[in-house]
Amino acid sequence: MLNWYQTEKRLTISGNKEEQNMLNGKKVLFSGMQATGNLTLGNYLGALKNWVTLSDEYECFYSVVDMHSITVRQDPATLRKRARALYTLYIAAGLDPEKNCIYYQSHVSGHAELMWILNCFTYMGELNRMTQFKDKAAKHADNINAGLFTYPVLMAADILLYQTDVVPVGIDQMQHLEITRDIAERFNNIYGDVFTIPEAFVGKVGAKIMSLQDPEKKMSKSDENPNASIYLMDDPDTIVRKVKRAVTDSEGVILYRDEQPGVKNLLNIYCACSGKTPEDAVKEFGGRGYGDLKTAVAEEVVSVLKPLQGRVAQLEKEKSYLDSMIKNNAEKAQYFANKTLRKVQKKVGFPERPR
Ligand code: ATP
Ligand code: LTN
Repeated sequence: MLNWYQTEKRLTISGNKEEQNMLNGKKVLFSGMQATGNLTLGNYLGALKNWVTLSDEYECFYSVVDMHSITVRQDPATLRKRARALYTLYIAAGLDPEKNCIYYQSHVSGHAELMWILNCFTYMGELNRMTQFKDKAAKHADNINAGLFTYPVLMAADILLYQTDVVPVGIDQMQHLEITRDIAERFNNIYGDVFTIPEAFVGKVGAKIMSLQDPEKKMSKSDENPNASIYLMDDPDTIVRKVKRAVTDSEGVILYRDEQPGVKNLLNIYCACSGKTPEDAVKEFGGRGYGDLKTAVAEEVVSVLKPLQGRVAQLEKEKSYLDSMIKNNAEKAQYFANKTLRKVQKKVGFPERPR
C-alpha cells in the first residue's frame, strides 16, 4: 500500500515556478534542534512555540539533528536519551507527528550523502568566516574536528534535501542560512534549477530570551550556571527560585527599555508567556516593585510549562506510539530526501542505479 506522501504531487501549473515548488499545495518548512543539553525556556519561546504556529500553513520537516551534535564530544547514552527527550518535546509542544515529519537526522542517510556532494561545492574560505565555528573552536580547543568546520554544509544538506522554502531560525543561525543559499545558487548555476533557494523566517523581536544571571547574554542550554536558564522540565519551586534570583538593577522602576536589560528580559518572558504586549505589562506593573514582577513572571512561566510537562509525562508512557512515529516519519523523510538526492547524483555524473 502506498503512503499518502508517495502519491504526493508537486503542482505543475504551467510556467508558475512558485506553485510548482509546492508540496501538496503547501510550501515546505524545515527546522531542527540539537539534542545537546536540556532545552530552555529560550528554546521554547524563541523556536518551538513558533514552529507550532507555522505547522498548519506549511508542509513541515522537524528534525532532531543528532548528527550535528557529535561535532562536540558526547556521551553515547546521554545523547540517545536527550534525542528521545527532544523528539518527545516536539510532540508535547504541539507538533502533530502525523501531520509533520518529525524524525532523527541520523535515520535518514540522505543527509550525509548530500553533504558529501555539497562539500565539494563549498570553499574553505567561506567556512573560515563562520562565527559559530570560531566560537566553538575557541570553546573546544582540544577537539577542533573537521565536522565542526563543515557543520554548516550538513545544515545546508538538511535544508536543501527537502526543497525547503522557509527555515525558521534564530538570528544566530542567519550566517548558516546565507551559506546554504550561496551553495544552492552555485550548484543551480552549474546544473540548472536543482535546489529551491530557502528563505529565513526569523520570529518576532522580543523572542530572544536572555540569561537570568547575565541579561546581556542569551539564555542557552549549554550555560554552565544552572541559575541562568529555566529548563523546560524545571519544577515550579525551581522556577520560582530562579526567577527570584534573576539579576535586575538598582533603578527601582519597571520600564521596557534597553537601559534595564534584566527588567526588559523579565517583561519579555512575561509577555511571551501571557500573550500581553510590553505596553500593557508596563502599565500593569507601574508603581510596583521588582518582587511583584518576579512573582508574576514565575506564575506565567509555570502556567506554560506545567501542561507541557504533563504532556511529556503522558507521551513517555506511550512508547510504542512514539516508536511507530519515529519509524514512519524516518521513512517519509527518506522518501523525499531520496528524490532530491537521486536528481543531484545524476547531475554530478554518478552512474544510474540499475532497477
Ligand atoms: P547551545 O547552548 O547548545 O548552543 P542554544 O540553547 O543556544 O544551544 P540552539 O540549539 O542553538 O540553542 O538553538 C535551538 C533553537 O532555539 C534555535 O532556533 C535558536 O534560535 C533558538 N534559541 C536558542 N536560545 C534562544 C533564546 N535564548 N531565545 C530565543 N530563541 C533561542
Ligand atoms: N544549527 C542549528 C540546528 C540546525 C538547523 C538545521 C536549523 C541543524 N540543521 C537546519 C535549521 C535548519 C542550531 O544549532 N540551532
